[in-house]
Amino acid sequence: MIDLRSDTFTTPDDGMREAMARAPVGDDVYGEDPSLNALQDRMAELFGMEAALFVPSGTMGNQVSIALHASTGDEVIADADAHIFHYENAATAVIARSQIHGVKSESGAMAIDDVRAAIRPSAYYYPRTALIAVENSHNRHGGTVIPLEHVAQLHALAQEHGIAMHCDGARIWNACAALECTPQQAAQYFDTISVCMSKGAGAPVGSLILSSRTRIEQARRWRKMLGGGMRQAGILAAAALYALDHVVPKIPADHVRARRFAERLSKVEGISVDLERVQTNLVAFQVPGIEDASVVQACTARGLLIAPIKSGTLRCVFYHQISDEMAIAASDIITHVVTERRNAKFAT
Ligand code: TLP
Repeated sequence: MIDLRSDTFTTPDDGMREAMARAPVGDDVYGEDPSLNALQDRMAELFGMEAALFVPSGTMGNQVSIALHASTGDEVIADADAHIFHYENAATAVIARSQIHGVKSESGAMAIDDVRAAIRPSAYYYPRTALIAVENSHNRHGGTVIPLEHVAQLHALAQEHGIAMHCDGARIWNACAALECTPQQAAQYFDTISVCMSKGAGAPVGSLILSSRTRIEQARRWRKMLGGGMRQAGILAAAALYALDHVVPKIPADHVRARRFAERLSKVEGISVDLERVQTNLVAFQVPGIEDASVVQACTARGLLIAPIKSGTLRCVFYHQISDEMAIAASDIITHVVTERRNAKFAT
């Protein structure tokens, strides 16, 4: 099977498993796991932040970060297609007890004027705008990257109004590769950033929240409250440390593969791919007039797993365990399936 449903399907290779098996460990709830402490220190340094906290998932990373900035009756401005809005079970309403104010955008970079208009004036009946959240790269927009100059402008606006900035950096590694910037540059305008090690970076579990020392101390309390305090989590940290050295450097190659795959699909009649949006490891495409589910099913029968990212849009995701050959085989399968369906349609 070729699995392009998500880069969450990466699996630990032999080197990563060996690093996990050999990891020195302690009890991280006591702050005594040397491998986890090493990961947190290294990530804080990489991102130019004072401190880091390991959490079990990207969702917890985002939601704990949001809760550091927003509380009862507050509002969080985010792109209308943000992961925090669509795929995190309305956690912002439950944990930070705040609502998300969605701002529509073309590619995940909310227009500055739209964000300005979304910031609430101060009045007793308005929610308080506590946070602007940015997703980089942007999942539902097809892996698009938000340019740093744009983030700088959002930051200037946020500063003007005393609003904090959070980055959902589930795929910040991909954004850095595409923008040719360092993690520190990508993080520079944010008060908090949540970074996943379990997507293209290839570790089995875990995300990190990066921020100031004070906020990370508060985040540790939230993590414990939510049941995310883990014990010998150094086994997971070892995988993440290995990922930083051995998998993250391969991410640019995933982007090349995604691009070639998208170019092949774009030449097929009946498939629509916006090549301008293919900026990282995600390829979103449409098959107008054909049911997504029937394409997914027929691909599965031929050994290819793909999935819709929203109604009418299918998504293929590239990661280090998808080779050039697998990418070509995948585009051949999709081409065959779509062509077959189109021919059957026109024959009736
Ligand atoms: N995204 C998953 C699904 O939930 C859609 C995927 O397969 O892409 N932020 C962003 C931008 C994400 O894409 C994801 C996962 C998360 C946060 C949440 O991470 P986890 O799954 O670790 O909670």
